[in-house]
Amino acid sequence: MTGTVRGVLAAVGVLGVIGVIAGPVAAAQNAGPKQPPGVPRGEVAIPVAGESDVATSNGPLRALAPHGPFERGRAVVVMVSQGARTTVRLKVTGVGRTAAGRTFGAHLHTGPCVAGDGAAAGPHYNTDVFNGRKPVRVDREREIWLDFTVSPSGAAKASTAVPFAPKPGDRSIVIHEHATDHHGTAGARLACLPLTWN
Ligand SMILES: [Cu+2]
Repeated sequence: MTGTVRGVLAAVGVLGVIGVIAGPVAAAQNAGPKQPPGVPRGEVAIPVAGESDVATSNGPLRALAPHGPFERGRAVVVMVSQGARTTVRLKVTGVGRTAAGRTFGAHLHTGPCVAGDGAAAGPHYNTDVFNGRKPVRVDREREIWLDFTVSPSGAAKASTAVPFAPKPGDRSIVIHEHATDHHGTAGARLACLPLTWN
């Protein structure tokens, strides 16, 4: 097994993607007593979950601003798309103590994560923009927002579920200095984690 594959499996294990994939199966089994056509009485049909696309990244955060609380931070992100529904989970560790109790904005951005170059990450990934829908609306249904609050031990988690599957690319999760407001803005770009899939 290559190092890359092992890293991906470790990240998946940490964030419980199996649970995400298994969720719809369990829900379907509990949907009610009606027997599906073609299944003999007394036997249980177990629907197989549809194909999933998984993108994951696990590693040190790259600094976009000097001397921030994320200088020694690490993050894991797992994104699972099934059809038009996508679940994203983010876990951040190693955040500096000065940040305990603070909430930071975090989003999927369209561009790559380049240390020292916050502009390289480009704008937020917005499904209206990618699909040419106008007017473009900015909210947590059309973008992937992963704001998190840092615990006293310097860790944080966030998750979101959106009704679209982001298109592949060399993208990034960007962490900002403030919580995201209703315009989708969250202040300066402090750190990022690359997230690439195809
Ligand atoms: Cu952002």
